[in-house]
Amino acid sequence: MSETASTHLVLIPSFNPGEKVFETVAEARGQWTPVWVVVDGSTDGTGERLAAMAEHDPGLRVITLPHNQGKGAAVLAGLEAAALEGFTHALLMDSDGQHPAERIRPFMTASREHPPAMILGVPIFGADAPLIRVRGRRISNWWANLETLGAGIGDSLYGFRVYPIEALRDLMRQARWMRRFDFDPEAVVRLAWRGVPAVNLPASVRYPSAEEGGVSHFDYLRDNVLLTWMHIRLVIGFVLRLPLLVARRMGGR
Ligand SMILES: Nc1nc2c(ncn2[C@@H]2O[C@H](COP(=O)(O)OP(=O)(O)O)[C@@H](O)[C@H]2O)c(=O)[nH]1
Ligand SMILES: [Mg+2]
Repeated sequence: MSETASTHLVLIPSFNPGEKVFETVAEARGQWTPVWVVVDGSTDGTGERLAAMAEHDPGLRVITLPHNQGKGAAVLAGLEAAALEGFTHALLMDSDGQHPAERIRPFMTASREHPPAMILGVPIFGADAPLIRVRGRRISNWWANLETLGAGIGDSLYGFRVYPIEALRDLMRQARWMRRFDFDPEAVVRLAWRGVPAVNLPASVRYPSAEEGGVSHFDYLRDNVLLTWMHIRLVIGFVLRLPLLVARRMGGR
């Protein structure tokens, strides 16, 4: 049976995910109530069908953005709405069937045990994982650990996470960036700078083939340029905060 909460919700940003989204949302609903999907200007017809699903399911809400704004912007729209309804924590997961719904409850439990923390998924890759993505991730993780002076970020890119809503919302309101694919790594680094502790938990990640309905909007060149520029920003931020980070480390915090 689906577990119901008034403090913790599942939030799924979604952009042209194809058929996989229906299975993803149904699996999440099987684990958790409520589940909210933010349809980020999708043009593949999934938005309309998700809205129709929500009409028959009070535990499912669909928020529709009229134009595509990017993952981070879609997340922020969901966080703003969730905060208004008194939610304190949001578990984010992708809409495209890559993330494990069966890990929702253990992640929510960890969040309840550590309310100030962000609960970060550490990906367990299968044989289906493209090598180029696995390697790219090591580079991003190396930078994220440098930028936070080893604050304990297990994985900088995996989007299966529970965030304290207020901390993330306040951060995003102040930052111009983090609206697109740069959302996941920049959010953890900046939250770590603000003293939000990281709890790392393993979670498998699937890469369904195109025949199985796998869809990705990751554009190798465009998104790596975006991520490189993001790490340049973060390294500058890191240098500016170095005295604070060192003081924290020395203080054992
Ligand atoms: N790439 C991308 N993803 C978006 C956007 N808006 C929402 N999302 C969601 O963010 C998640 C991650 O995107 P995806 O293309 O699957 O990236 P990948 O899993 O790293 O290959 C998915 O759930 C998307 O549906 C957007 O504008 N671009
Ligand atoms: Mg994906």
